[in-house]
Amino acid sequence: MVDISAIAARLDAAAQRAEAIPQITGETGELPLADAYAIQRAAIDHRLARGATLVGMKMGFTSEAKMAQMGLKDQIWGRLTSDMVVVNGGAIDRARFIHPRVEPEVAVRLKAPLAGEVTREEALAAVDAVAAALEIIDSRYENFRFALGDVVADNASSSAFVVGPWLAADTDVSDVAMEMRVDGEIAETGTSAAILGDPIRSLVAAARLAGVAGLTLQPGWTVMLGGATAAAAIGEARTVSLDAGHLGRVGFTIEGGAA
Ligand code: 0L1
Ligand code: MG
Repeated sequence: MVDISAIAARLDAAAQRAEAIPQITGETGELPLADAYAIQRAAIDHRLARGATLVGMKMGFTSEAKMAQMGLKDQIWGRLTSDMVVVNGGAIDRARFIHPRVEPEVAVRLKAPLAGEVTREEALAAVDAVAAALEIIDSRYENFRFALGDVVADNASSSAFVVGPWLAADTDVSDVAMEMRVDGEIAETGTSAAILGDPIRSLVAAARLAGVAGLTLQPGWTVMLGGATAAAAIGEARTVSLDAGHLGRVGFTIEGGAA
């Protein structure tokens, strides 16, 4: 039997202290997805008990390349909480993170509830605004290494996120060139089409996966639709910026040193 609450407490403490822990699967063997999502939920409950609120959902493994690398046929997802929000142009404290990486993404803000099997048109009808965004991922596991169950339990590595200026819901997000810079140097370039061929497909998948979990995506929530490129390590960098063409710019600075 997997001790859901004990593992959740361990992951929550690792995130709070910015201290890596060994993989759960090193101890339990394979971790079934249902148990992994139960651990994720229980770990997030610790944050909610401290006063954070749920503000959205993140999609992970949204590129064919990443899915193939993990031997997956579906995406994974995690929960976004209010303590993960970084304002555009704001600063993060490096000491909050273990070994952070950053990915260029597309985000949507919802104006209507969304859950279960929906069409592309139904998903789009629930969108209030779209934006370019950056996700900071920071696996709570040693050496940023994990099996599928580990990463799902660890909230799909999500750690913080920054959303650029919100744009009209009908702004085309399907194939937007993205150039991400770390300390002014190009770190990754790509296109939003790498997100399941079209980021709106990721929103359809988010609704489906939320439905499977008995959740409804809520009006006002942000959904981070997935990485357009590989993630770049932040290391001791001081600035990260994303130029996403007609989706605009988003960025943040990094203060302090590693924990
Ligand atoms: O957002 C992502 O696609 C990352 C999912 C978690 C896997 C990782 O940490 O690379
Ligand atoms: Mg991501």
